[in-house]
Amino acid sequence: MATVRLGQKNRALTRAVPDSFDRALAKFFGSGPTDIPLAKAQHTAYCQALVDAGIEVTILPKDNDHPDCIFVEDQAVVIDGHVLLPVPGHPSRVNEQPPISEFINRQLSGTKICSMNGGARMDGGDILRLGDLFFVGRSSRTNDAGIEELQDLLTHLGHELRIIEIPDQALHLTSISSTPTDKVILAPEGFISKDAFGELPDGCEVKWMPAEEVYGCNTIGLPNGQVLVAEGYPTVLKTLQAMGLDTVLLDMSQIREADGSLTCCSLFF
Ligand code: CIR
Repeated sequence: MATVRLGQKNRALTRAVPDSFDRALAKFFGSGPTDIPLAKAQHTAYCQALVDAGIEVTILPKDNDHPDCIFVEDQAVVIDGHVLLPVPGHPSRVNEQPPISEFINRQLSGTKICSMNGGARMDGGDILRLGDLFFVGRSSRTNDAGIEELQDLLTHLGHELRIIEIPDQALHLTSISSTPTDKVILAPEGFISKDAFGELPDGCEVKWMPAEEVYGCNTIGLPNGQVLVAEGYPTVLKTLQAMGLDTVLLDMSQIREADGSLTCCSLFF
């Protein structure tokens, strides 16, 4: 989700929770989901929250051979009607992509779709957009060759890209930050240095949250003034409410166990 502006969020792709979700990769926030029916119910509530906010949601069928298939954000980068299909940074996730690329091809026919080549690796979860300024995490999933391919696309579109080093204790840039509006970045103290985002455009700011609320820093701002927030992060919640946003709380406990945050579960296009 992180690659489209607020006003461009009209349609979202999601993918149903597979029966194998208890085998999803887990190393950062969680140690693996244990309650698949609960994970499915949480995912259903997530999709419903998007629908209730007026988003047209498509749910792709689950893929039991790919326990991480719900994390569609990582599989495609959609920027201003252009699409970059990355080679995901973890080998077990590479074959999740074909149904997503086929869907995007059908939906955005006529759009230029580029695929990454050679040794380039990237997870879509490493990209954050603040208005027309982009950030990419250099992480265990996104390498320099992948960043170069993203840079080429953004140069073509006339947008700036800045690189953020992702610390070893985090998976992706969006695992530890988000843009609930086109002017605000939420980020946790202690994970990213205070000058990492650089000088921001007029009227934009980083709101620093306590380190223990790192998971809560991933939110989804929506065009109707709502923002989806994970339950359990009081400073994040108060901060968003003080910004005048209408907060919608979601229980993400089982999805968090698979290191997934709110944005990871949807792809806006
Ligand atoms: C993984 O390790 O790839 C999944 N278990 C979690 C992916 C989360 N996606 C994201 O942050 N964009």
